[in-house]
Amino acid sequence: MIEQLREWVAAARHITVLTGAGISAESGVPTFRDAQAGLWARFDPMQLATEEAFRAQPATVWDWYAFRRDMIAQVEPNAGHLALAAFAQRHPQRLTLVTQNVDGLHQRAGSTGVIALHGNIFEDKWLDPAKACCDAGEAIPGSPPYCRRCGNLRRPAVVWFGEVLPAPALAQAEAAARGGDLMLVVGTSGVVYPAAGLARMAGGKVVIVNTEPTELDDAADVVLAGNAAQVLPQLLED
Ligand code: BV8
Repeated sequence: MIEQLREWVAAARHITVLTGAGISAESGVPTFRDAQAGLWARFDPMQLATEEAFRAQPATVWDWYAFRRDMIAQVEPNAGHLALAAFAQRHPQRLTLVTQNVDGLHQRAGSTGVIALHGNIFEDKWLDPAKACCDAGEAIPGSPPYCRRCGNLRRPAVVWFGEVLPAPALAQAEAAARGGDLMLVVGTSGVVYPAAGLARMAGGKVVIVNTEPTELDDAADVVLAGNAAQVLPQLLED
């Protein structure tokens, strides 16, 4: 199967890749599925990754993100991230990388032009931009940092559940899905929309690389059960 897929990669005019938390698992970043059972068992992402949760308990949500940032800052991109970056460097303009991840590991692996649909965990923004009385640099340190004058709070610059994705990024990702003739869907359970929907609008063949079955398997031409850190180098090295 790998040989067949390597031929599809070689023949593809444009490859669009959609990644999820599974591609960072090998680096030591818990996935959302694992989080339900594992490290974050006491934190339910579906509950905490929302504006309502932040407004209701800003310190708890802020501390959860601070904990994740600290953990992610200590890990390294893995062979899966690196294989994608190296392929794109060898074949400029032939690969578009779309990620649901907020960990910045694709960028640290050397990928450029990454379409980060859900933002970046290392960036903050004001909770109430309309107040706009505050300068980011003036935020008083705290959990979360805040504006002394108007009480505005800093929040993680990620897309929470119930929030719309950045329209330009989503439009770019949809165009790449439709325009590509091969789509690799890597390390995602395919539960969260609209990101997962990209796999259902692919212009060509869809290949899923995942350790377990996903909600997108019915949309795939091929489902490859495997570890992204091992499979991607095999698929992409030429
Ligand atoms: C939206 C950033 C319009 C934050 C994330 C009711 C009310 C409101 C909205 C909804 C609703 N019902 C449905 C929705 C839509 C909702 C949604 O899809 N909900 C789901 C739960 C049903 N979507 C939204 O809210 C989106 N916005 O729709 O706006 C709107 C507005 C108002 C009202 C309605 C609609 C916003 C979604 C973005 C949320 N933010 N992240 C943060 O990180 O804290 S989502 C977050 O979870 C991730 O970014 C990612 O997208 C998702 C987790 O998914 P995965 O990445 O797939 O991770 P998971 O752990 O699930 O899977 C990992 C896979 O890897 C597993 O299958 C595992 O087997 C595999 N794996 C593990 N190791 C490996 C591996 N594979 C390969 N190799 C390995 N080594």
